[in-house]
Formats: sequence, C-alpha cells, structure tokens
Amino acid sequence: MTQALIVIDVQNDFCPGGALAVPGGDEILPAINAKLPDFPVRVFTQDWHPAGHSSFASQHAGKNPFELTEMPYGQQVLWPDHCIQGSDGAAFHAELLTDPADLILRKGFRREIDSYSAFFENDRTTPTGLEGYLRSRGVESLVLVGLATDFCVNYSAIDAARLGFAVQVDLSACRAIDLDGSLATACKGMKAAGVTLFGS
Ligand code: VGL
Ligand code: ZN
Repeated sequence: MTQALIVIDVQNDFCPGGALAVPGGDEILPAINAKLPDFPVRVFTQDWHPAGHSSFASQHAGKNPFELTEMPYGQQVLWPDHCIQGSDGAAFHAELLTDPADLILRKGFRREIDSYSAFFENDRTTPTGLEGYLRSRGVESLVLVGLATDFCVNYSAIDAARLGFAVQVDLSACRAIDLDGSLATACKGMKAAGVTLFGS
C-alpha cells in the first residue's frame, strides 16, 4: 500500500514570530525532516492568500481577529492577515527540508473562500486536485503532520478519510492554535471520522 506524507502549512506565519503564530509551531521541524525519507510520496501544502482575503478580519468592518462571521458557505473564523502570496510569511520555514517534496500544493488563493483542507475549499465541495494526484500515484494511505492540528490538519484529515484514504495524524509533529477548546473538538471529530491519531 503506497503511503504519502502530507506536510501541512509549515510556513513562517504559523511559526513563532509569524502573523498567526501557532505555539511551538517550529518545534515540529526536526520530526518532519526525519520522517521524509520514510515515504515514497511527499506532498507539502502552503496556505496562499491574496492580499485582502475574505478570511482576514481586516476585511470585515468592526471585526477582530479570532471572531466568527457568516460567509455564504457557513461560519468562518476571522484571522489576522497571514500567508500573503509571495511574502516572507507565506514561505516555508527555512529549516524545513523542502527539496524532497514531490508536489507543493497551494490553497486559499481565491479571495472569496477560505481553504483549510488540502482536499476541498471551505464550501467542502470545490476540489483542490489533491485527491486526483494521490490516486493517480497509487496512494491509499496518508500520514499527516504540520500546522495547525485543529484547523488545516483537522480538515484535511477528515476530508481524506471521507474520500476513502486510510489516514493517520502524527500529533508529535503537529501543533494547535486551540481557540476555545478547538483542539479537543478536532481530535474528537477526527476520531469519529475514522482517523488514527498517534504520537500525543
Ligand atoms: C490555518 C487558519 C487560517 C492552518 C490556515 O494552516 O491551520 N489556520 N489559515
Ligand atoms: Zn489561512
């Protein structure tokens, strides 16, 4: 069974000092780098927003980062401006070994819709193309690592399980934002979707 390592959003803005820093986000670099040689297929994702993206609180009058708003596709957390296309914040962390990547997939590039998942945008129906890529490479099983456990890793894991991949999340190589218990909710949801969590 061909297994892929999916490295989610290990970018400067999600690491300490970044615009949407995940606590301990840079601590996972050695574990991710060490895992790369073990996988025949390696995919890295990048959160990749245009300036003025609709998930930014700055685009919503009277709203602050980490508040909720209603979008046409449902509820959306509003974020500080982050991962703007081509910016240093959107670049991979300098210590991440990116040369072994087979595919670098960018998501969240449409102004009007966010994309936490590496498989579908936040309407849960617009595909990114990753499913087709993995299937045509014969991949049936995935290990997910990266940032943030409770948002992009969580959404990607649940979508992958829904698509029929065997999915594991290595929590030792993930870190969470954890807004109002979102980490516990995410772990519960991933388990309910049939995702195997290990490394906690
Ligand atoms: C992410 C919030 C906003 C993530 C991306 O990578 O988990 N979180 N954009
Ligand atoms: Zn984002």
